[in-house]
Amino acid sequence: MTEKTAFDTDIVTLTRFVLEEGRKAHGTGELTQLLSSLCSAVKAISTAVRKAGLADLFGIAGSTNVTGDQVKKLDILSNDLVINMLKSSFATCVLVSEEDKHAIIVEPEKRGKYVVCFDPLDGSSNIDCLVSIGTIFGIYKKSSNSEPSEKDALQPGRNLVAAGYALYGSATMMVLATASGVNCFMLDPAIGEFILVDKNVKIKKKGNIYSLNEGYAKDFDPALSEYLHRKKFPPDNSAPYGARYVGSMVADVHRTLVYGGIFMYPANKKSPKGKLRLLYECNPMAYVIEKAGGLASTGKEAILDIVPTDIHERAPVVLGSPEDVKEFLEIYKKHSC
Ligand code: AMP
Ligand code: P6P
Repeated sequence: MTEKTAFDTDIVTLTRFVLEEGRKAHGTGELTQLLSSLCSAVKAISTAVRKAGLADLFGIAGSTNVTGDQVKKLDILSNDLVINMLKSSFATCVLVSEEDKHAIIVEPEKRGKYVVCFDPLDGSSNIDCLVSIGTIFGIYKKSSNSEPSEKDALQPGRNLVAAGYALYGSATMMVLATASGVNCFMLDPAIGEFILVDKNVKIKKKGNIYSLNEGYAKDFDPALSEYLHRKKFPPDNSAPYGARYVGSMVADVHRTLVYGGIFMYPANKKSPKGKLRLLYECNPMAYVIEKAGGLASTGKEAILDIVPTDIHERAPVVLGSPEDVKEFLEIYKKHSC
């Protein structure tokens, strides 16, 4: 009988997983190459994030991005890494980044059929205090036969082929959602590979955590205020929900995926469309949550149904466990009548 050795000689790496999925899909290998190149960028970002303080990568880089945030050096490095790795995959034609005002059109000799929308380092305001940050991505097939342009990125999230995020937290995790479901991979720095640790992840039907920035309470609409009051003072005298808010979307959404509950960045009087960006924050996270059996809504419609008109447009977002999101939507609907 062969004894189980401490060293697993049959590990399922992200590279192996993506190759197998590509084979099952009878693809040409283009999406597989794209995902493998993106994985390389994430590994490099993870290394940079973990030694930022030592490598003088902290600190304000002096410029600001389209959202007006001060751009930190890690933002620039991460953006360059993702762009260069995606271009060199020969699988992309249009790239949309939070860091770039206009869409990046890949040079003809490097073009492939995919459009990628990404936030290279989301939550960057947390870099200097070592709070978890992440990379978020959404992948579409170019739908038009015309010359690649910014318009190719203005597709509803329903058209996503794949989406996910990397979380640079206590460990580095890649969460990848495709048509077949959601799978989580942990980076093993010893071998530089992402290892499959959670297969076909499903979100709890109902959680006991709510997550939003209550600093904006004075601008909350009545439906949101009523919903939050029910979480703190449950009418059936059940236990109140716990409140958790990191202020880094990738960390807050990942906790919601793993523990259940609800994450919200709603519209309010000051920000009628909320703060989060549709193409590279809301849509990819909505795709992951829906593939895991959850819901993701603006309050009025499913996030993935929105037809974008601008690559940096914002959308209100309420996502998480289906029963929690449904409870909010019922209150929202009552107030809308
Ligand atoms: P490709 O020919 O590699 O661009 O793949 C064609 C289609 O097959 C993709 O748009 C996906 O819908 C599916 N596919 C290919 N490779 C993969 C993969 N590694 N994981 C999931 N779906 C894949
Ligand atoms: P607020 C980070 O800057 C970010 O874009 C998301 O990662 C996060 O969810 C949100 O903004 C936090 O915004 O207004 O609560 O500080």
